[in-house]
Amino acid sequence: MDLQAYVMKHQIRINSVLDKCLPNTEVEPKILHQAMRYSVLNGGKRIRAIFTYAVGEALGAKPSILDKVCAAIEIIHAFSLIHDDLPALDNDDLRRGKPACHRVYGEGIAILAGDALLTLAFEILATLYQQGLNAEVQAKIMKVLTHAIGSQGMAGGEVLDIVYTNKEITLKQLKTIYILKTSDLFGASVLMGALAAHCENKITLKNLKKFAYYLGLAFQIHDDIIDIEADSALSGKPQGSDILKNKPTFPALIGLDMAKRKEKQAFGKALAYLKKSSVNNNILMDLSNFVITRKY
Ligand code: GRG
Repeated sequence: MDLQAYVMKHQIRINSVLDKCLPNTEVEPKILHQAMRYSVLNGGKRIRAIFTYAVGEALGAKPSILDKVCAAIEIIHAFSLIHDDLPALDNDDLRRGKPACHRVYGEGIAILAGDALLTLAFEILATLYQQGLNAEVQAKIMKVLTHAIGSQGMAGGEVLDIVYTNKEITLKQLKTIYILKTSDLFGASVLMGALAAHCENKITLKNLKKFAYYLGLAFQIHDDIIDIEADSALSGKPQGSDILKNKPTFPALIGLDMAKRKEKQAFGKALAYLKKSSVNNNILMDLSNFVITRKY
């Protein structure tokens, strides 16, 4: 199957799973459920879930287990975007080309929609054993995810983002923020795909983690480049918004050309680790390539 067909098939699949996992807007508190559905179902590439599907399928995971794992990841991702857009953090009005959650529902509801999504993700993972996953693997999946989004993962990265705002920052410090904010959830996505297939091979898991580390870094540097080069109609956010906000980015620190070189280097390392892992296949290679060629 070519990449486009694979991506479309899995986007349709995960969107349908998410639709079923999210609370109905007819159930009280309706406004909270509306805000949750608005933020999860308002588009998005679903790249993290698609990586999870790709790794899980390559290793023979059960589809119903992968669906739940992928839903949890995309729900967590949506939660992080809601909170990231809030005035206290990035203060963005647009997300995925539409008004951010807090612009539609107000800040209080947006905060609580994020909180409810975070807990929903773990409620979904807590039902994995009903799909036949053994309890030990279920616990491992939850540990991988909690670590990736906690104080030494995504939440920690977001804190460093605040700490360094309007301060001098080195490339090394910025790289650390990118790893925590982006690579760690990418890492959790591929590892959870492997764990969902009951993969216990330590070398495979280690190589997949390193692959996601460098791919997440390349993804985030590419995000910086998109901010400068891409059309806002495609990217869903105003062109040059990082520059306007004076955000530290790779191009801001080392220039656009050097940022592109760093992106290529990170991508090269990612591919090397993917090849070393036993899950290397064309879909994963093409999907990785999409990360650094995407326009949005
Ligand atoms: C996770 C406990 C916890 C707290 C949240 C707010 C916050 C702390 C973290 C935000 C981290 C963040 C926004 C990282 C940026 C990640 C990123 C590059 C988002 C864009 O991802 P895409 O391009 O988006 O995959 P789509 O819209 O396609 O899903």
